Amino acid sequence: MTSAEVPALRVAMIGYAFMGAAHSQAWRTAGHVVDLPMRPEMTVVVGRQSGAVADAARRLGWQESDVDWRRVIERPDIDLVDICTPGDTHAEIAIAALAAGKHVMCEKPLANTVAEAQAMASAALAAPDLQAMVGFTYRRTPAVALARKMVAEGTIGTVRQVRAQYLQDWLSDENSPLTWRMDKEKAGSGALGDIGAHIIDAIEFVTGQRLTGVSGRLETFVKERPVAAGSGGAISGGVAGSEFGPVTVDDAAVFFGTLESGALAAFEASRFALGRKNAMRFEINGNKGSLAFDFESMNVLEHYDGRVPAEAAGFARILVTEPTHPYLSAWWPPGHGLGYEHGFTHQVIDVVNAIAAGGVARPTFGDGLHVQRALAAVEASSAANSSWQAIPNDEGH
Ligand code: SOE
Repeated sequence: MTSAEVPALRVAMIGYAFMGAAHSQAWRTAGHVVDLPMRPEMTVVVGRQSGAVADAARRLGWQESDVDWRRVIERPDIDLVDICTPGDTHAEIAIAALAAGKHVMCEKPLANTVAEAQAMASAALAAPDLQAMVGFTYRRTPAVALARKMVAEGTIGTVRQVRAQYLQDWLSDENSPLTWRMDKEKAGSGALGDIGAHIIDAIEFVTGQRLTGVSGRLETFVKERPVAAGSGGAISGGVAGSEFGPVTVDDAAVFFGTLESGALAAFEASRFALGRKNAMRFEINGNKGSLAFDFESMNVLEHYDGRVPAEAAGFARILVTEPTHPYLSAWWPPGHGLGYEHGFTHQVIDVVNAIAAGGVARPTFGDGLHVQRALAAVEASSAANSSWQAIPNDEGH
């Protein structure tokens, strides 16, 4: 196929802050990294303020901007809607986009409530020819994808125990401003849904097993914060003003659960782990070995082979940069590592390939619904003195 014959995939992106910038980078570059079966066209970016969204369009590489997502999803020249807004708008936009016949990519967590996630997953099931994918991009870090492959191939044997942490510290300063991420109405939950959702998905992805129940505890260390007076950094997104407002979400979440096989899983998500910037980590212990990953060293996967005699045994550091490693054949020579943004590029590559081939791009809205159920179960457990909460598994998702 000559490049002129490759069909276009015309994209509308809703929202343009941190995630919008990461997604834009991926839409701009994916087709230059691999030969895609469709050519992404960055047709329009949508935001609420016309001046700001027009600036974002110029900066991020979108052909046009608009302030009305409803008008945009009805446009016949849009094939895919990429949702990068806070969680309170995911359900409405995604359901309307699927009804309008568009493929959907939606940032995580899928929604703010189980009811919204259920409605989204049902809308996706009702549109089997459309992709409805949720953005758990850490799955697409080569070392994480390699861990899944090694578990599936039996390299570490039967999984007995897993532990996962997602540690950040951007809220440990109690004067750090109150933004939408600390507002339950907008964000659904705090560290739990924002970063705890990532480790739930990562563990379910790597082990190939879903969580079946949990017990947990949430804590809000700083109950009031100065209201943001202006825009600022990428995550904290604001400059502190003089007025104070309540924090209505958790600052940290600690929970444990069981996987389908009965394996034990322990989780911790915190925005107060001083010194840890983006430590998305896990360790998996099987009866033949262990695997360990830390996103702060994202090009490395550690493997302990329990069959090696004790005097020579130890964790081996696999530098996941070989062309034979997941996603790596298109990138740099061995040892020339990848970064945070590449997970988003891989996400675009996977969704475009799935659209062209008529396959299913995972994680689906059904997978996202399951994570949502796990988040709700942790919240319910915390509210009931950490009592055990079973997590239903939705058939067909
Ligand atoms: C903020 O905690 C955040 O931007 C999350 O929202 C992202 O999902 C994570 O990848 C990085 O941290």
